[in-house]
Amino acid sequence: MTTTTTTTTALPRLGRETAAARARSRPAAPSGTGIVHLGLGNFHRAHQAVHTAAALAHTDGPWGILGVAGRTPDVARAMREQDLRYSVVEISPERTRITVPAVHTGALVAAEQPEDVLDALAAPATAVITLTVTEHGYTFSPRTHGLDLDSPDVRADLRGDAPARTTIGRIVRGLQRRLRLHARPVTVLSCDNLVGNGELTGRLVREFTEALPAAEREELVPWLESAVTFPGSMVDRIVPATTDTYRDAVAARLGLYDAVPVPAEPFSMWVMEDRFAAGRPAWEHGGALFTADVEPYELLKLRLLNGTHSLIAYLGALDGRETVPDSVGRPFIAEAARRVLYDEYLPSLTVPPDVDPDHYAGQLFDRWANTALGHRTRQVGSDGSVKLRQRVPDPALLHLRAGRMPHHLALTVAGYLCCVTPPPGFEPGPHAAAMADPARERLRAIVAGAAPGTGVRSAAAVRAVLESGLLGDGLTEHPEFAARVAELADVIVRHGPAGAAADALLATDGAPRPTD
Ligand code: CS2
Repeated sequence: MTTTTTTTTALPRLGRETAAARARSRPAAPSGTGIVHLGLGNFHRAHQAVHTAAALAHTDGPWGILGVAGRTPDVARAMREQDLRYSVVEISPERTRITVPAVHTGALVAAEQPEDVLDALAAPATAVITLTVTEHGYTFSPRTHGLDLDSPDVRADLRGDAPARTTIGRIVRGLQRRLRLHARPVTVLSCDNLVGNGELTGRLVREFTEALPAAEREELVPWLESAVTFPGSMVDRIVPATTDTYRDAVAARLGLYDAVPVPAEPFSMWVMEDRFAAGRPAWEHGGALFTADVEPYELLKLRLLNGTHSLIAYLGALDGRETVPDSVGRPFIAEAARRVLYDEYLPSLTVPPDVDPDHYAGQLFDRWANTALGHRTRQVGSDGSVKLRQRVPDPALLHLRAGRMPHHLALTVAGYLCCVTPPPGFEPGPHAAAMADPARERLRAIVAGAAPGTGVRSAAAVRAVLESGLLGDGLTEHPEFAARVAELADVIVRHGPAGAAADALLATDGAPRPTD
């Protein structure tokens, strides 16, 4: 990370006029607010906002976005100071391109302005509610396969304590207000990396509603069925965290200071089901694809991209690599990535008819190798306890049920566990230590309870982790998977990630494994 120079902060601030004069930007924001977006993070600002700006450049309409941050106020505040403008720094080794989407019409912080958020969700002009709240923003319980009714936050939201604490609670309270005010239809569109994200969001909203007192439930349930849709979507763009490097790039190219630019790779993809209850922007003119069945695109992306990404991040971090391009530049990591992608993820999919898997995979390796982007292993490796569940168990089960051990999926889990629950005496390095995970403490307790001396090098400890529901339920039927994960964790400790990748490769190819 470079340090912002005083000259950078002394520059004129990015804003409506400066952006219109110096950047590729709409001169004015859209005329109305048709979209309320929950989760004002980098991904939304470099993906949906950019596709919306492109759609509006083709077909204008009242599709401004009111962005809502959860708790952290920094981005919303900076955007308000900049007339809701920020820059997207599209970056590859070949070129840097800066655009200013200028599609936001407001920026709120739910924890600070909860009533304004509910009013926005209920506003008659709001036709689409979109979400990027990350995998663990859905208050989903892997134990019950539904809304986490044990969560104190969910319980507080069900009681109606103000302000709402959870995304699902906030949505339901907003819908309730909407029904009472005018009952106009609306669409809730999840843009998070979850299997069946639309169906899941609809289900959690219904489960929350079912748990309300009878009068509220009976009022809301029929309207939900008739007036609210939950289409599925697949979203794809690599968007790292903002650093001063990108503030400096904006300063150098636009001569402006932007406190909250967003870096992004040039690639972007968005596939959605066309089930919008009250209209939508002409996103098909903004690079999005509409389909009747999004699932094949979703699984393709969640497994080939996200699943392989996790393996790269864990092996890379354990190998001392700060970034994904650095990691994939190591031949043993590139080979492990190829093996998990082609041998273990690809056979688990029905590839959509318009996708050439070799071309898609080739593009992925080029995207991961984008050295200019500096996407960090700690970012991809964070929240593994909620991410891996979307990526690993279903393909792993497919192989296990067919009598094959998916060695590279086992290596993914072993890498993850060595990063976030390092066995006693093992030092996973600074990038692994910096990975955030909501289950770190819980995992530590489970592993210490099952095998205090050896940690995840012991099959009993890995079995206990799987029994906790971390990777769904199915894998517990296959104790050989837990045993293989433990074995690979042991090889990581003794011979490093390269040794473990060599072991997985030899085992996949059926060659005798080294006896150590
Ligand atoms: C990554 C994703 O952090 C992660 O788990 O795999 O954020 C990935 O970069 C995006 O899904 C790309 O679309």
